[in-house]
Amino acid sequence: MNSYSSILSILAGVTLPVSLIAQTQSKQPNIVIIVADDLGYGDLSCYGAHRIKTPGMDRVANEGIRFTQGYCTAATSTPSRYSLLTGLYPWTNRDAKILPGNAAMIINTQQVTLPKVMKQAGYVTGSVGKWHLGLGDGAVDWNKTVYPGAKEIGYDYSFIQAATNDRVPCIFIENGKGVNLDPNDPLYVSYKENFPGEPTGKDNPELLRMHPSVGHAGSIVNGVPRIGFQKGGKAAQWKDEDMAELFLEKAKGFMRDNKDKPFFLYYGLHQPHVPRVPNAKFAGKSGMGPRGDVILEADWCVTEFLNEMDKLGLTENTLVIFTSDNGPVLDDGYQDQAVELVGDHKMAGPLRGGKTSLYDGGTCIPFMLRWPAVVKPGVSDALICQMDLLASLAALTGQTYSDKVDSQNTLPVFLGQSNNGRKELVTEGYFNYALHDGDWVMIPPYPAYQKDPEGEGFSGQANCYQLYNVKEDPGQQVNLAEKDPRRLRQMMMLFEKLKRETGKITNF
Ligand code: NG6
Ligand code: CA
Repeated sequence: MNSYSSILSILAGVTLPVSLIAQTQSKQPNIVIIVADDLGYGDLSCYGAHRIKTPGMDRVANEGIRFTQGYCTAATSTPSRYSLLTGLYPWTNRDAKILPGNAAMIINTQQVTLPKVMKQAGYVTGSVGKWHLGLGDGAVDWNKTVYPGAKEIGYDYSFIQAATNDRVPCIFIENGKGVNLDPNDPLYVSYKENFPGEPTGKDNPELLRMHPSVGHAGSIVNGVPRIGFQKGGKAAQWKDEDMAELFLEKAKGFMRDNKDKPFFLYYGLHQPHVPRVPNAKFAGKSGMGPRGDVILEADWCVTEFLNEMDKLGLTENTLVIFTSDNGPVLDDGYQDQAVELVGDHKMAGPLRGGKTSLYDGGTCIPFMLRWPAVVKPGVSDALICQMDLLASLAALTGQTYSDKVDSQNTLPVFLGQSNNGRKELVTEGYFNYALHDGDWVMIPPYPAYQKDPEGEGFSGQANCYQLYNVKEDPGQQVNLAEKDPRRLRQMMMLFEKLKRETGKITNF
């Protein structure tokens, strides 16, 4: 029996002698999860985009499975990433909300995490790129080792950005240490007030090369105004246009350094989140302005990363997942022509809404999985969720943990061997929650309903119940709540049951 067929036998539930399992484990697949930031369901050519081509991302789909109903748990970054890494619903942690760059780490160092499970399975683990889960204890001195951080939740190696590219501190942190920080020019960070004498986006628009549309009135770094204030640490400040290549090099380097061991890599692309500042190689290339350009840049990163994997001979036995942390947005606080130049590009494809929405555009995201040794290429319409990767990859690598998590083992679905996806899923918008049950989605009324800032019918807030059949109506246009009161009642009851049963619910 070769190593792949023995892996398959494990999946099929065949009991193997311990010696064979040990032998199989030495051939365990490498696992790479690439998470883009705010990339929409319709932003990839393999999901139907025609104004831009994404051959790198499409390669994962063509050589693997493309899921048409892949979900994250939340329509914003922190809660979504929290679920992927901890296997818990975001509303079990009241701090799992969009975090400032100086927030304390919201993952308890004692709880189970995906990288910890992988480490337990004998993997070398790494995190490169966007983090956004908080760091330290809430009073970090950026000039010292940041603790607790990536290492304490299971990463052997990390090269990260604390929060988002529009939030201070605008530096990279490698294994807990600020990169290129000069002790003679210490870095200070505040989200309360500016440091005397430091220019800001609000007071010094003449210094800006990119202007805000909303917010982003804080410190100016690399000509771009950010959220929050920082002072000092000049030598360590990032250059947005170099960030893609830098993260790519770190991701490739991690893979090279660990090519002979099983490795787990979480690669958080920073695109197409704002500020969208492409490298000169991509500026103006999409015809859709910076948002399109940085999608091309992200796609190039995927191409280069996969090419490196080919060169190292690792493609066959590496499980690669490509996904996004939440749905897409055009204007997210900078005047970067995303709205003006979008034309007929549908960033969320056929779905309604986008980032922050309760509608599917917020949480139904690109999701592809490639593992040439085991997975047959195809398309799957099973309901899957990033939160289930923890239980599923634990099953794949034969690991157990004692924590009670919301993550369900749906490994056969991820590997294209079954179509029995998750039955029900609760997703979080910026304002409220939606319940998915098979093809149905129920959105309860939102008590503090306000007019949609993004245009009517984007957020998903309403003062009545909404009920959609997303198989027949993926654009969630026809509210069936009045037509199908029985199903609505069933879903209301299921929602109440889930609220009662799942974890300690703090945000409902
Ligand atoms: C919002 C920011 C937005 C983005 C988002 C987080 C403003 C006006 N808007 O508060 O620009 O940073 O937070 O995005 O400041 S996420 O993808 O990390 O969740
Ligand atoms: Ca995001």
